[in-house]
Amino acid sequence: MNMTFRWYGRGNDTVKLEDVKQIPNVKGIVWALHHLPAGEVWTKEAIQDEVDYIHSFGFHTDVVESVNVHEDIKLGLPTRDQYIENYKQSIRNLGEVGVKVICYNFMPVFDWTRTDLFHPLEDGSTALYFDKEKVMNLDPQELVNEVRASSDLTLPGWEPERLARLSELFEQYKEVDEAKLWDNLAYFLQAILPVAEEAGIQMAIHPDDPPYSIFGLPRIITGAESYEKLIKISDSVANGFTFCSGSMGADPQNDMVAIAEKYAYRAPFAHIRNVKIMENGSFFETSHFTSDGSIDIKNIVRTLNDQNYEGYVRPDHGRHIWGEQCRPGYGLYDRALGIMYLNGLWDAYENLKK
Ligand code: DNO
Ligand code: MN
Repeated sequence: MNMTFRWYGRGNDTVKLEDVKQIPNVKGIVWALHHLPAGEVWTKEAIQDEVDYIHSFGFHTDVVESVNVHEDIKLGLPTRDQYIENYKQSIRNLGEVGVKVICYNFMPVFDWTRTDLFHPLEDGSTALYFDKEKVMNLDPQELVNEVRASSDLTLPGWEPERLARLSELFEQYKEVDEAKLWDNLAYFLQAILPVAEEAGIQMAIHPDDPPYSIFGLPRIITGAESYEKLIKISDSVANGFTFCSGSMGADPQNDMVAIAEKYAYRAPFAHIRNVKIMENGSFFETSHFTSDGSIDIKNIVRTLNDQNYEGYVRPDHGRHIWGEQCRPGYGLYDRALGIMYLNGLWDAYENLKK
């Protein structure tokens, strides 16, 4: 297990790398050029500048999350070829500085979606919350307005430029059902995987969050079946997964321990976090501690440990605790606690082997 921490970059994150340095066992920073819109080439200069800064703290920069996929690629528009060329160039440029894994997702329009960014929990902290009924009944624009009014910080996929085109995007997706989205993903992968292989990079697709259709948009990376389909598209080593216990696990039908057992070998990157799922399907994010939520975190770690998992691991969204003002889900404190829990579990299982 190679422990990492996601960071949004200088001037774009409340967390400082000096502080991340004090969390035991963190080896690398999961980074991205967050200021670049999807579809643009990541230039060698911009990459080098970011990587040099992170290295100056002694962290590795092996994992990028995410190089976002332009909407035209997901929609399968004729303009996609140029965006795919740009994506390939970004892969090559990232390979040159030694990046090993690129996390990406193929979710139409929105990245992860929540209805409340600061939902109060009983312990006095706040956390991200997904009210299923609300999402099923609200128009996306209404939801976006409501959530944005609660925070200045945008969720990924909720950038103002994209939101301005919301109705246009929804119109375009009327032509794209699940089968079409799979075709568009296959087209993209067939084009980029040979380049990734050559660059020594594994692509690692992140599951959809939540792992089912919302607002009538297709969602395809939702469970074990999706993994089987992905492998059928290409069994190249570059065609990898990001295991995310909280995203895929938000559907109680997904047994995340079984999924880890079966697919961790194809996942060079793992996000480990907990969610508490309610009877009506709504969920909120909890601490990483197993008993606080619905996901069997300790047995996920045990499974990875049994397999001598050497991939990159990071805590995922945390609660907002001790008054921390931070990006929703991405504060320092609760993710640091999450890391120490994962470290503890790992050490304990490691010890049992002796
Ligand atoms: C959710 C988070 C996401 C994820 C992106 C990957 O579980 O990990 O923000 O990073 O969807 O592209
Ligand atoms: Mn995740």
